[in-house]
Amino acid sequence: MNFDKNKFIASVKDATRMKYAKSFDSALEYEKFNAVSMTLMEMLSEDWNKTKESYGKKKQASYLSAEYLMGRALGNNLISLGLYTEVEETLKELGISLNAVEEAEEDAGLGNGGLGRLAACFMDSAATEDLPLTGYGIRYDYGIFKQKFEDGRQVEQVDNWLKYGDPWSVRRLEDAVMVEFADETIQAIPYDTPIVGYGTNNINTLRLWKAESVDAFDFKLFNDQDYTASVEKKNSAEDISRVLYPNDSEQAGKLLRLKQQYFFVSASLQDMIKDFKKKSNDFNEFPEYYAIQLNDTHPAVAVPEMMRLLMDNEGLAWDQAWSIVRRTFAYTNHTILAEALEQWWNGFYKEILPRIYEILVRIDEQFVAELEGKGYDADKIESMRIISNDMIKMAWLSIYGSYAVNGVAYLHTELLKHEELNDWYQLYPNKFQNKTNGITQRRWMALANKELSAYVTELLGTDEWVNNLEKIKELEKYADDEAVLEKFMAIKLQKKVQLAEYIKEHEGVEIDPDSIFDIQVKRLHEYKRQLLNAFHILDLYHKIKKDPSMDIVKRTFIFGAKAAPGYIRAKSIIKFINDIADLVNNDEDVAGRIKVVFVQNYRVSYGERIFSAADLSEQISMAGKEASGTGNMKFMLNGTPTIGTLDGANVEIVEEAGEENNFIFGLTVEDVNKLKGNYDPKVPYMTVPGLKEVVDALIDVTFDYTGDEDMQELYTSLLKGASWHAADNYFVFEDFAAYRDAQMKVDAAYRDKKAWARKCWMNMCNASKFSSDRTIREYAKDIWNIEKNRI
Ligand code: 26Q
Repeated sequence: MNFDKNKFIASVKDATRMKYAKSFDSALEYEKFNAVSMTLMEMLSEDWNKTKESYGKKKQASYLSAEYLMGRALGNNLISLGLYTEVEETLKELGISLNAVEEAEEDAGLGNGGLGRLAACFMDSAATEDLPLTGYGIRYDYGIFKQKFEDGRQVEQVDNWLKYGDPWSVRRLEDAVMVEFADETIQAIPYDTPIVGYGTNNINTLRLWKAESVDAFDFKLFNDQDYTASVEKKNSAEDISRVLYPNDSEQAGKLLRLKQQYFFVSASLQDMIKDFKKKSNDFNEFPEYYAIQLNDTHPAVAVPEMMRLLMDNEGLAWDQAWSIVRRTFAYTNHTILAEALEQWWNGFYKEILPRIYEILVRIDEQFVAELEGKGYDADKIESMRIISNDMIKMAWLSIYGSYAVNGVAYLHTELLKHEELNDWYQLYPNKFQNKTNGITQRRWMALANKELSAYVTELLGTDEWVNNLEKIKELEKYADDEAVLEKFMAIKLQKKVQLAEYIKEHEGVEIDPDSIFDIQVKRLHEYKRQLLNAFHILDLYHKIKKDPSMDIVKRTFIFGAKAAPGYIRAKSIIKFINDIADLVNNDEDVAGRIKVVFVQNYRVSYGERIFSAADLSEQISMAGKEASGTGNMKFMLNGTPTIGTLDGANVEIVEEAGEENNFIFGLTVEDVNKLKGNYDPKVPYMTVPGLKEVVDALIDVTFDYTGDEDMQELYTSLLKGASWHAADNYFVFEDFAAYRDAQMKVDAAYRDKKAWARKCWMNMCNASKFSSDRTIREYAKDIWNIEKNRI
């Protein structure tokens, strides 16, 4: 985008005066952030409108997602507009640090983790690829909670991300629609956020719905001085988009969550139908104008809702409507954890969405008839039908109502086809596809690692990699070039110094940039096995205590993770790791040789500092459980070897970067399957040297957990199991020895500086498969059938 410095300065000053009645110089940091952002909004508005108009003429895709984990917008948009340096220099002339202004922005944390961040990366990539994709979701007043530690335990705080306003969205009252529940009608008001493409003028849209009451308050009750009752309706309406459910692995089954889903799905479908009607009055053509992607089952109610809108509002017959539905929707599965598969008690549907329930019953009947026609037996039908035992199976509904179903990494899709969803694969083999996840190199490299980006651009002689990551493969020719590797590692060190400063300031812990930064950042979950990492650290500590002269490379173990507030065991694991940190960091004998820090409130903007500063990427989930992972890709792109299991996208990462440049260990999916049912964790517990000692720290005198029943329960779950799962359900004990061996290999490999640098380099140079640009092009071509539309 063209940049007129004087105009920019004038605009920013105007914005400050108009919004805050202040001069720019006297404005607070967040006020400056708002003024700069408003100015950029003004600058991009014309292209934004042009894009919308142009997209309206051809087939488009809609992404329905309950979550978008966008993080900050300012820096990213500046990069995509190609204005970062210009704006940085202009502000500098005014005596202002762009960096400080960026830091004033709150993360838009409208998502839990991987699934929400993937949606955000997809938005970025679609805009960059000139693909007509609109994101639809919910504009939560409060995003994912902010996390603090008190006495090493997680404490949640409300994330009031809108407290300073949101300069990056526009409220579009003219596009408001009504969403009807049995007992109330809610207004859905869209807030549009521009998604700036890189190297193009295209600007896509993220449209998030806010729930509001039709009436502000009840005047009669107000006059009668019943103030609480007078605003009851308003509050109950607004409750719907109040807060993001902070659960990413267990289906809570709460009525409000169901309302959220129906609310944003109905509003989004109405929005598309309104637009469609401007172009055609033959609904059979709807699939030629729209493809709709269901981001997991959270928006699955779109299937019956579309039926309702087509039949009840547009007068179509059932068969015609069903044929349209089945040519419109596609479904992405993100998990193979049984406990995360969504199902809803039909009582909720009967109560608040009776018409939708009627339609669901008919869909179920139709499906049962279809299976009977194919000669399926009664048991099989019962296990596959949409409504069974008073529960509505959202995954089954999504598969039945869609023309495409995809997993998010090769291994994941194979497991879906041959295990979890095998019945469905046999029924509809042609629906199944793989779409390996990706990440946007704009945020995760160009923005997060400006130093390395500049060097990559210098070596390539072009910045083409920013929207064509395949370019980066050309750098492989420098894999044995000492000068290049030296500069590369000097940049890594610089990023580590920056992270160390930030951690010192925000966590109060001093870490040594000369040590190996060994990092595990992701949501806290048993299957991700942060405990395995913790046990290894404690074991290393015990070894140093026994043999203080032990020769190891200095290490800093860094963790970042939020635990779902109701996930007690995950919270105990946080406490345990924080206690290990206390023990290790304050022991004179260890004297800084190993250090542990669990950063608070890990989020997108913290991630930007962390991935670029890592020496070792921990991807140690139990094989078969992590659908893909995307953090693994962020580390890789920033030149970080993985220590990991053959799970999710790790399989493809080592396929691309070479197993010799990573540290693969542990049980494979096949091993796990063989072991299940005849695994006795007592065997490794009693026989693997050192293991019993570290596990027992959960209950012995190492830490004072007397009276902590939750910690006892964690211990019991490992050794005896719990009501719903076997002992050591995620094979932490079984994989401990292999993990420790792999960690010893890391220690040995790191000593050879040149060889280590080469591994890092090979990871970066081979990361192009994991650009979400590639992923989104595949969705566009193989699923949505949409084409580039450049303005
Ligand atoms: C469901 C019902 C009720 C309340 C909440 C939920 C819910 C919310 C979020 C269930 C799951 C999630 C999030 C899942 C998720 O993030 N999955 C991750 O998706 C990534 C992108 O595909 C993968 O890389 C990860 O492997 C996968 O764990």
